Amino acid sequence: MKFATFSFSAFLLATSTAALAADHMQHMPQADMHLADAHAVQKHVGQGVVNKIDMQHNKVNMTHSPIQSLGWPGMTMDFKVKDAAILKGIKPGQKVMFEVVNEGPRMYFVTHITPQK
Ligand SMILES: [Cu+2]
Repeated sequence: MKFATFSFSAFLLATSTAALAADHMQHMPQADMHLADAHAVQKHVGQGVVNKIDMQHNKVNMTHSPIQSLGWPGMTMDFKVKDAAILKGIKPGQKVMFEVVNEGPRMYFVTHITPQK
């Protein structure tokens, strides 16, 4: 049950960093899912600025705020997208909200990106 143990630690970490990220995040009611079923696909919501878009390789580089449900600090990173079509209309420099699914260790995919004013 290595995976379940990891998820539980991640949940504790996410809880302890919640105050830091609270200003930038909507409330994430699915946190309990970490305990209920470690194998379920988990959705996470993040906020950031787009730096670079690579439609050919289904990648987008963003500088994102902390994502409390993942226990991630703010950082600049490449994200994989499942479908490059979600990147249409998104431009470098744009502030966005995005949704990430975790489909396994180190397997994170952005499934939605929405521009913000
Ligand atoms: Cu990151």
